[in-house]
Amino acid sequence: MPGHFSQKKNRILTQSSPVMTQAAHAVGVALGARLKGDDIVSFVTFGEGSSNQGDFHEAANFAGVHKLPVIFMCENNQYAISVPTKKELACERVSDRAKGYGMFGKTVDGNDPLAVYEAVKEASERAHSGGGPSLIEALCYRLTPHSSDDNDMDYRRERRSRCGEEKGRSFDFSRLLKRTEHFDQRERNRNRKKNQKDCGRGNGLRRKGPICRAGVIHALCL
Ligand SMILES: Cc1ncc(C[n+]2csc(CCOP(=O)(O)OP(=O)(O)O)c2C)c(N)n1
Ligand SMILES: [Mg+2]
Repeated sequence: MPGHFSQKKNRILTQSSPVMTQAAHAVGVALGARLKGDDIVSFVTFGEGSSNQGDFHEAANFAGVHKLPVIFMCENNQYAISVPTKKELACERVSDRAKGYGMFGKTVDGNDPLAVYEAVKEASERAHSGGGPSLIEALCYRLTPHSSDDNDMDYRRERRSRCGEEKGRSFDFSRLLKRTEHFDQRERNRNRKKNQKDCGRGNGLRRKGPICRAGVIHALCL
């Protein structure tokens, strides 16, 4: 699948279709690095629904027992397809589970890139200095249906108003960026045009047949 890429140069392992198998891979990478004496931190992401799979708990327990340098990063968008978090979790937060595996756990605002950056940086420093794994939960809200096959109006009527709120908050972040020397309006316009062009090209390819349907998915994922 086009979304399942890997890249040796930057040590990116492919994801897989069965959710959460990546946790055991990430823990294995961290263990292998420790045995070889490599000072790395292994970073793995997943959704809150996926965190209910046995794979998560086995991987988190092993990483906690052996104090391995792993960052478990959960994007909690409050839905696993049609299932809301209150039917997924018996605890309030995914990060509450960290304590049971002897690791540090924290929930941050997933719409705040600086809060996410800070939490990941701290977790990375902790892992590099021998403090073991961390579980970070980035709380957000799924803005779209789960997939093109999913009609989420069947199970959540409040999406439109919630999306308005969420988009308002990301707009605040662009205002914050504008106050820093890192924001370049011309570069932003260039990127926006390029993204629109890529999506248009993907849509054009999609109309040509089944292979090209992958093209549009790829363009949207970038
Ligand atoms: C082992 C396994 N079971 C079921 C599925 C079908 N499935 C695909 S995505 C998904 C929901 C995952 O929810 P979450 O982890 O919250 O991720 P999100 O889609 O919200 O990003 C399910 C059940 C799967 N891919 N793998
Ligand atoms: Mg989810």
